[in-house]
Amino acid sequence: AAGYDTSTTLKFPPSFRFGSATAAFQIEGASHQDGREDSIWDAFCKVPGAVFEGHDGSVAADHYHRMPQDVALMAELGLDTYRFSTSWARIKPGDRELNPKGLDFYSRLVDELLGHGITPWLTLYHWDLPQALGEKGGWTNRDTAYRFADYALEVFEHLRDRVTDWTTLNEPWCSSFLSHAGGEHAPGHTDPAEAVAAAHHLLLGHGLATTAMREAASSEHRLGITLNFTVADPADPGNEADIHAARRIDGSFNRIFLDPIFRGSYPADVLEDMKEAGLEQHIRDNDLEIIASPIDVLGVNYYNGTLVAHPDKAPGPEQDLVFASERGLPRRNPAVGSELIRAVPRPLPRTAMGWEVQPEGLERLLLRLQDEYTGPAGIPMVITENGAAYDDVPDAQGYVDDSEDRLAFIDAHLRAVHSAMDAGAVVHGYLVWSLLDNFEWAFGYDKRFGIVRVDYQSQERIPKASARWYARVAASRTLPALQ
Ligand code: PNW
Repeated sequence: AAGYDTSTTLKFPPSFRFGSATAAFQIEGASHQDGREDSIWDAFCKVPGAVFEGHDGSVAADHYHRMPQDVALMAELGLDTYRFSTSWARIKPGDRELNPKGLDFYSRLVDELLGHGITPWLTLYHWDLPQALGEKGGWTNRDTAYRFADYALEVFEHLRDRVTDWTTLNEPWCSSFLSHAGGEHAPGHTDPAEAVAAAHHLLLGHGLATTAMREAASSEHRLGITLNFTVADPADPGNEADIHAARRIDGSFNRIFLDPIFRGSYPADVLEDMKEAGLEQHIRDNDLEIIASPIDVLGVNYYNGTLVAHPDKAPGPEQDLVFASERGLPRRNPAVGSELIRAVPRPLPRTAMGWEVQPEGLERLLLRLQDEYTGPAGIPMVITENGAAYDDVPDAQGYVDDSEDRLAFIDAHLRAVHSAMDAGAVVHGYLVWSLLDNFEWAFGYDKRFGIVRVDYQSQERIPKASARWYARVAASRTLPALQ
């Protein structure tokens, strides 16, 4: 991870939050216990070829049964914030009435966290839509936005006395474009018209939930959304066609969500790019006012950027901007309206996901968000996810020395965050993805993002070198020089 001088020691402000993040479906298991019913991901896992080697979420990291030990582990590592998601399919199975047992799990989790001095950060939707709603069209159905707001308010009313940090949606780009156009995530469809409908209804659901929760909130509650960003750069910065390509990718990943939320309107160029897919026809009176309901914090998920070129400049087979599927299911480029734009590979190191390691992209992203969106809105950002999968090689005790890859990746990205803060970006915390190895969606258990190894045979948790190091960073609010 080149770019930052790793020989310096950097101090973060005492109030800067160091924590970790997970998501319900990726760690909990217990998929049919205590009244939980199928989510769209349980159904998708059963589709042959959808998930690596047919893996599913029925056991995962067994967090549902090991929650107190997992919280104790976070405390041992000195992490002050824990971002988790609540499972809609557990709390309102089939989207019917509230399931007290499902809600009780999260209530106990929150108590356990607070008992260890860890601040809970609750995400209401990390992709596990009840399958009963999926069968009615899921997010392509406008009604799902209203069902989401109902669910959000019920969870808020039950936990608002103990949880101050609330996120409506995790990465709506994934639950719309990657899921309904790319075919990669549940429900695994490849229809651009579905994807734009889902994107708008997710935004509407965010706005409706935020409005409802705001009415029930006090001044100490912080409401927000988490978006995943790419940093699109033109392959030839002097070439108009490449600049245009980068603008389109920025539009279809970033501005399509940022502008409605922060400015109350879709960008004109995005509406134009997605005209054929029919984005505009889903927008009704007042939708954009609801979507622009003020938030208190922006969650930033960053993994990598993309170098892009206009097709005429880089002829060859159409390239997938994200990653290629070798699983035989129908796949499509998720960049609706910009399918022909090429991603140009760079000579950068890559993670096990094949994603380019580009920490300076995070610095530029934070400064851009500060200037154009969060600064004018007067709100802070928090890195709600950043981290990396590598092909871990455990020793006989299960210990993974990831100091050369995952640890270096996190170090470089924290240096990028620090540098952005020096230049004026208001960032209040960093939550590493992820606490534990977990179910990496279409890649099943094959890709490991944890700073703590999970032995899926014994369910033993073994902190990797990165976890030991991150604990020292968190305890000292200091990034030491890397040897
Ligand atoms: C995020 N992409 O997913 C999610 O929030 C996590 O649940 C996930 O485990 C993590 O990042 C690592 O993948 C993404 O294709 C999945 O661009 C795919 C993409 C981006 C984010």
